[in-house]
Amino acid sequence: MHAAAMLAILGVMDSIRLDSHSRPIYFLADLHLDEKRPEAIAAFIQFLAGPAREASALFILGDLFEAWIGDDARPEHDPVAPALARLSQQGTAVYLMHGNRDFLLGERFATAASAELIEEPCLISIDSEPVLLEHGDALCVDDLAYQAFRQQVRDPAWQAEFLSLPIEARIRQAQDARVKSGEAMAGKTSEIMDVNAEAVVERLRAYDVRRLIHGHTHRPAVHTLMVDGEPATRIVLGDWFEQASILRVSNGDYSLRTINLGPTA
Ligand code: LP5
Ligand code: MN
Repeated sequence: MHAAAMLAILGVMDSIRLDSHSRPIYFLADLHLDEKRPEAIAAFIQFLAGPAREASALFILGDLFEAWIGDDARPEHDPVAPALARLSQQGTAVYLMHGNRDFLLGERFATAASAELIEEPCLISIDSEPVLLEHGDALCVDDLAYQAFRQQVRDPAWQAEFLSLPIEARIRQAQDARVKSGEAMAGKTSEIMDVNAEAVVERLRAYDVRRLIHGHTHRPAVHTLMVDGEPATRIVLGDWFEQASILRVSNGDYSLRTINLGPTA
């Protein structure tokens, strides 16, 4: 057995086990919340106070925020953490995963949101089936420039140094990175910026799972594929720019849907 699969099985024994027959489970990603779009923040908070409450668990698989430069940099009046905390206190467990834009979300934010930060890839179990969760950027292995950038900014030593900078300097670097990333992306094909098919198969094989849920590519879809002669499913969550993309799992059924964010969005 693959070492990752063995560790994953050991890990899942005391990890998140869910049953979709009692209450639904929700998965979201790529909300890209930003003070520049207060209407999107308001719509998300409405969603947390309304539809999300039917779920036993809400998973946010990265890029909740457009950019996160450290838990200390967020204004005290930020309404997102308290809104998540209210949902959690009302009985929906909230799980947060890092994305490529908010990989610096830390325990201070998680505590304020009454949420649990989960590492990627994260193996959970739904209705006794192992399900693997990740943001999705790590699967885009053909995007060599991005992978080099990712390796740099996910390095704990780099992160400690970055977080020690004054907030103004961090804002400048983040803006610089976004501009450079935009320029770089203009020169990349859409194939390069999608997940690599072999990387997906290898991930499913390594964790001995036949279901993967991720975001990042903003290409919502349910893909079926074969892994070692067995059918497998890759569910890609969409973003929250025009509409809300939600994966709702209920009574064993996985339904990827878009909902209108309402008049405030
Ligand atoms: O998220 P999306 O879809 O826009 O783009 C990604 C990849 N880009 C990124 C970069 C982020 O958008 C930058 C914003 C991060 C905000 C948090 C800041 C925390 C501190 C960071 C400070 C350095 O993730 C893009 C992929 C695309 O997805 C599809 O997968 O292609 O990757 C790139 O474009 C990366 C470039 O190819 C190479 C790197 C350019 C940035 C260089 C920054 C240099 C550092 C400046 C400070 C010294
Ligand atoms: Mn992303």
